[in-house]
Amino acid sequence: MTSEENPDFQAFLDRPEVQEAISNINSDLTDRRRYKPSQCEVLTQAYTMLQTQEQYSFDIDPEAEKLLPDIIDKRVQKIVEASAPEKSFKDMHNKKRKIGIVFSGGPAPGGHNVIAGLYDAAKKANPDSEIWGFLMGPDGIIENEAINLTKDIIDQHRNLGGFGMIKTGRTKINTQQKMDLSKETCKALGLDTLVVVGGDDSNTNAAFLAQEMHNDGVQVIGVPKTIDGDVQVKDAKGKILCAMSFGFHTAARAFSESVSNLCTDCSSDVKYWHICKVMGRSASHIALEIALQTHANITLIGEDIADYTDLTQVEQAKKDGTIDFRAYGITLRHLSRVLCDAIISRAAAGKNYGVMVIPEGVLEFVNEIQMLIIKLNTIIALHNRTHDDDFHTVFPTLEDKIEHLRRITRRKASAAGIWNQQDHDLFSDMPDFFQEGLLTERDSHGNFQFSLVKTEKVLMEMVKDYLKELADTGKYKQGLSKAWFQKMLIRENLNPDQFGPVLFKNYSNDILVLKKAIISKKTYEQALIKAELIEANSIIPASIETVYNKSIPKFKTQTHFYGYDGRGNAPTRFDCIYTYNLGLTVFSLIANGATGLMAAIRNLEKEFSEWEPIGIPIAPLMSLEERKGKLELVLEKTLVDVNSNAFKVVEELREKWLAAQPGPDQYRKPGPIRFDGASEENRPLTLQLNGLESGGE
Ligand code: FBP
Repeated sequence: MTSEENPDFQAFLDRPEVQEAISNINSDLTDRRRYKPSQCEVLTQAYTMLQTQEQYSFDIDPEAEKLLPDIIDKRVQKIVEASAPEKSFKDMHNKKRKIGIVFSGGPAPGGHNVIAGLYDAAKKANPDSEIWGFLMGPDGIIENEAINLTKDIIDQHRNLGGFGMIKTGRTKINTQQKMDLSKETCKALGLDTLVVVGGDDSNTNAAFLAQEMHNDGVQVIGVPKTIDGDVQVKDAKGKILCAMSFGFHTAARAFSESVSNLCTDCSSDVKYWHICKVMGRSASHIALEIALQTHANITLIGEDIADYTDLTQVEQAKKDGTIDFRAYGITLRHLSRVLCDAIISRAAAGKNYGVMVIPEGVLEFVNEIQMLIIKLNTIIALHNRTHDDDFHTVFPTLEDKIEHLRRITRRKASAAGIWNQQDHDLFSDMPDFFQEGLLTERDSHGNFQFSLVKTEKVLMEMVKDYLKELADTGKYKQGLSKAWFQKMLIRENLNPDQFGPVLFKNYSNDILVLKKAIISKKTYEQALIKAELIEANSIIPASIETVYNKSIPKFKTQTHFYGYDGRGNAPTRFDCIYTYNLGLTVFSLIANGATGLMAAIRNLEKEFSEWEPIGIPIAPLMSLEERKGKLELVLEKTLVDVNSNAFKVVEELREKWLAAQPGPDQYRKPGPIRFDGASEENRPLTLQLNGLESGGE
């Protein structure tokens, strides 16, 4: 019955306490909107200026020099107070401006605060200045879809997650036509500046736009965004200029909370391995932070896997006077074996459960898969270049695509050199869904879309197969508590000390593991008959049967994907403060006429009082990378450094966190993201550790 038919219910709905309970506005929301992030001292000044930082230099790619001549010579700029500015400086600094801003790529918590910071600074300098938000990402620039961002709109989004204020998109401004349309839009709106908030690809866009609009007098400023944390900048000497893109902390913390909850759950019902795929298209920064936050039993780090060297193979090749390139980098089969070793060692300790974290991009670091991806990218690109039709339109089904690859294998020319029988065999051995994944369309930037591939499924299928093999050969067994074993037998008036040494390989231990030769119920019975503990064809005592059943491990998994959920989380206090200051920094760069720079905060890894707003030139950071089968000039992604403190800590504590011995697990509980309070950590653990003096080799 609706409230129309029942006036009493309408009266109930109208009660203030009911209205409050069902309102979209809750206290968390209003508290967040009201929160005022701290500001770097220099950014509170009425006038700021830029100071060139000659001490930082970059190794410049000749292609960047060629394609971005007007912005390649830009230097790092530090924002400092302009203490006694001349009138002309003041006029220029505070002139009325029209600034356009766009979000580009995946959402990242904190984006709204970049806009809020920029808006506050621009309005403080000149209340007549306007901030225009391009809708739906770069498409908004190309199509001239923009809105004037008013105080009301800004205030509604302060300190909140997502990019809902103006939405986002992944279009790349990569053709002259799109570039011309973008220029037209900036001209039509009368923009002084365009601000691009995005990751590596979007800042690449920003650099090309800055170059293209250099002579039109439109400034272009980038902002380092991405939960993946792979937009980090060091100079040629390794000095850190930008330790982390915004959004990383929030997403990694949100995922950590969920992973940590699984640690709690699995160690309570002790029957599942939770397989957690976590976002991070390429780099494993998020997985590394989750490992530090939760101490999950297993965390794969792609960069570590890529670093793997089979020393026996290297030695053998050395003896033969050759180099065995296959010794460098791990194979899928080997990786699944590493996982199985960890699983069986926990099972032997009585723990047939655990939590495993797999970065979504991990397969890119498996040599053979990386090769396949590059080869397939090239084949698709070659097809699209030589034919009028798109590869995916011409070969719509998996079967069509495989048939095309088969034909290439047989051919003598062109793509045949790329795709050989060995590739085809490796590819054909893969499950259908993975083949399909490898052949999916690349995104508009030419990136392989790992979030669409069931990485965890690929690995788990191999793990399950191998675990079965290990069980069949007596190497995968569930450890049992000796106290429990003894109690069970005594209850049935059997002497555990008679049975124990016959059944277990380690009867003197607290956790008992069946002997390797016992691989089935039959071999179990035979061992007892041989030791004359039971007679042939007699019924096995119930307790002895229970012991057998309990010692057979069942590998039961639950899979989870942590990606879009954490990406939509409301920003941590760190991300709120970081992004608000980025917004203020953007304004300062604009007010000082900068272009082709990315706003950043140096010393993020240190205390807030040491944060230093800067501008980093984008063009010198760019280099050639394979995209969609051809080399393109892009901003390089920063991968996990396997020599960093953060990684070394995880590497060192890997065994401890696997906890493959009797006793408690080592799980850490980061707790929920809190906005306030002393217990809220003030930066990612990765940054904290990497900011410390190195602990040595
Ligand atoms: P950005 O680099 O654009 O910030 O996006 C990061 C990311 O969240 C990755 O972690 C993930 O692989 C990808 O976006 C998912 O893309 P989509 O949102 O298009 O599904």
